[in-house]
Amino acid sequence: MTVDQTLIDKAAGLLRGVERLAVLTGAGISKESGVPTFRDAMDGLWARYDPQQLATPQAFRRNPKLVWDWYAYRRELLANAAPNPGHYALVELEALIPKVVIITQNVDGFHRAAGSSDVIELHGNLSRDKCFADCRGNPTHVTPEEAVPPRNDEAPPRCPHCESYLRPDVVWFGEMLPPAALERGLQVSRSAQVMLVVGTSGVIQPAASMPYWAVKAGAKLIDVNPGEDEIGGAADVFLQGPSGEVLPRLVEALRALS
Ligand code: BV8
Repeated sequence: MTVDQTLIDKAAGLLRGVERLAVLTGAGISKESGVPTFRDAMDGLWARYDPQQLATPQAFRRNPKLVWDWYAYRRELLANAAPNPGHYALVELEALIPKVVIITQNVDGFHRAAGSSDVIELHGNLSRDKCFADCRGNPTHVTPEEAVPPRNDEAPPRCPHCESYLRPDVVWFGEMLPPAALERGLQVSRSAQVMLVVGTSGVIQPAASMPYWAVKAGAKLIDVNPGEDEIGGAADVFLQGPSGEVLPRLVEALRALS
């Protein structure tokens, strides 16, 4: 399904002359990079697990190797994936709008890899490990070279400082978001003239509240999603299509107005 050009042009009209744009992204923007979203049925071995049950400190305490291996599987997916035209279109917006801030729920690092210059990672980054006990402060990052290899294959690597297990430096369900990222994400949402929401079901809190804060502060809202989500109903323009196709068209339409 291709989004009608009049809607693309209407969204570009909202962006014309804007100084401050906030972009909230979710797993959907990486779908066309070949990375499954959270609500996709995870293929193969992981189809029988609910990500919201695995991405928790309780799951890690219960079965550290299962959770570690799930992230190792996801890291493998990312190693064979790359940013897609949707990520690159957001980079191109930086040449058309003075201040573009990406607020992402994703942990794949693709926005920075594509060249976005101002990215707030609300949920951490899968490329980093940290000590499960944060023994030297939150977070206690540990590089693969520093890690103590597992004594047997039944355990993740360990922290070189305190022997606790290592874990991915991502925010699990039930955990607080990094305070600085959350605070700046809310500040950017409240000061944006337009918020562009891309590829999120709009369910996970507190990220899902950011479009609400943006609209409350007077921002216009554009939502990009091929499916229904919790945001589309509040959007000034709902562009119902895949971001890898819609975002480059939006950039072209804005460029034609500039
Ligand atoms: C916290 C890292 C304090 C780990 C992730 C208030 C009310 C209710 C519940 C809560 C609340 N406050 C807190 C909670 C609890 C919880 C929560 O939100 N629960 C949900 C189930 C309601 N939140 C938390 O625990 C947060 N911590 O608030 O601490 C606290 C704690 C407890 C109680 C109160 C307060 C921490 C949340 C962070 C969890 N970590 N990621 C990891 O990756 O393993 S979240 C994880 O889910 C990913 O980051 C991912 O981004 C996200 C899933 O959401 P989406 O990104 O939207 O992805 P999803 O698959 O859902 O949707 C994809 C969309 O893409 C779809 O709409 C689809 O249509 C679309 N799409 C598909 N193809 C395309 C596309 N779009 C564009 N183009 C395409 N081609």
